Amino acid sequence: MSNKSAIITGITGQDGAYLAQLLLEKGYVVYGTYRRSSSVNFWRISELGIEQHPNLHLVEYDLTDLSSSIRLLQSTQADEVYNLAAQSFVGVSFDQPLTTADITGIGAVNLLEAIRIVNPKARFYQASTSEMFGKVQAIPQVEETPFYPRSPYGVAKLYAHWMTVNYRESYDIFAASGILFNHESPLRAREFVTRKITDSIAKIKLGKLDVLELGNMDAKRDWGFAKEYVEGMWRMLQVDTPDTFVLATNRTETVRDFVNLAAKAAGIEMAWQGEAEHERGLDAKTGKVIVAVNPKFYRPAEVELLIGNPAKATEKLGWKPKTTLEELSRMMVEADLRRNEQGFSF
Ligand code: NDP
Ligand code: GDR
Repeated sequence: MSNKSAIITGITGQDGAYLAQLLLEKGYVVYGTYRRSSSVNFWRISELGIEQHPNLHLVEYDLTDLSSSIRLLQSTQADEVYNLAAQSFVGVSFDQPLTTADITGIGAVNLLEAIRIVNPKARFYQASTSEMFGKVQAIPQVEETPFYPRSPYGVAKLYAHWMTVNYRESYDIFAASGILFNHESPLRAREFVTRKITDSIAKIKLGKLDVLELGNMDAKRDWGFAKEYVEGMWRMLQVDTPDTFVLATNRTETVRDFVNLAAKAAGIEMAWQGEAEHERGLDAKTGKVIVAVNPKFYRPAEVELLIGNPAKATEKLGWKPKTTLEELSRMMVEADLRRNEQGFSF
């Protein structure tokens, strides 16, 4: 068992919850940060059964506040710092570009500065993203692929990524950057497309919803299982040298493909009609329209295709994705069917 301690910013999010579970299993003392709000939401750590764990300490914190970051480093003296906090929804970043820059971009530098000032020996993980590849310059994308972000979120994350590299090179800080492709789970928030689909398909199956409305169904993503990706984050901080790693599955599918998989998991066979904004998805048995396009979900600039090759992570970290998209979509649909049947759905 480890006797280390770790800070996880953003423990109320999907990855923060899974990472906390992993580190607690390894014997870490975990300081998980959450934001002050009128209704703090610990449903994920509660669902994982770790909310009351004796080695889990929940700390109120805001990433945009440098003094808060300095105090966090001082009070915990943590060995490892995982920066998972962000305004992480790409769609919202078009409406709130400055807030996104503050949290997702500058926020990471607040933490890096706190490490530099308080405890330069602490190891730092930055949650970078395949959104930095944006309008992709090569297929598949790897660590050396040139970046071309297509959203305020992607641009803010790119700034934080390069600052992580810069602090690594300038101050000898162990600062790792994980370029993670989309990873999903039953703990995904419902505004993201996979969970929106699985929750809506569950509701349609149970007669609680008529139609699932989506935006661009031709977008292609490389989707993996979040629980496996947080293991990769941890591994990035256990090697001798800080570096940048891609975590991905090397498989890409469209949003429409994911609808088909989720529907199949719920026992619904899909049929498709029409194109672009007139496209409709029907329940093949009943002929009822259950999926429709609503252009309000289109983005001003889209990332059309992502597919990552994680060969470097496999070679240097021994990391490999295991769960298939078929298994992942089934796991998510089953969780959403159960939640909706029980009358609650987060
Ligand atoms: P979530 O959106 O589920 O979680 C984000 C977390 O950040 C939440 O806990 C949120 O708190 C917290 N947060 C937001 N703003 C602040 C702030 N100002 N101060 C402190 N905390 C804040 O994201 P995921 O778990 O999916 O992702 C984790 C990280 O990985 C994010 O940085 C994301 O951008 C990045 N990433 C995610 C990928 C994915 O596919 N999931 C892929 C690549 C990168 P609150 O609950 O209060 O909102
Ligand atoms: P993404 O995830 O933007 O890749 O960012 P999201 O699930 O939001 O979108 C994926 C693709 O689906 C298309 N899409 C829709 N998306 C949403 N949310 N809602 C819809 O109704 C809809 N219809 C079609 C989108 O246009 C897009 O092409 C996620 C986040 O977790 C980021 O924080 C992370 O960095 C990246 O993954 C990797």
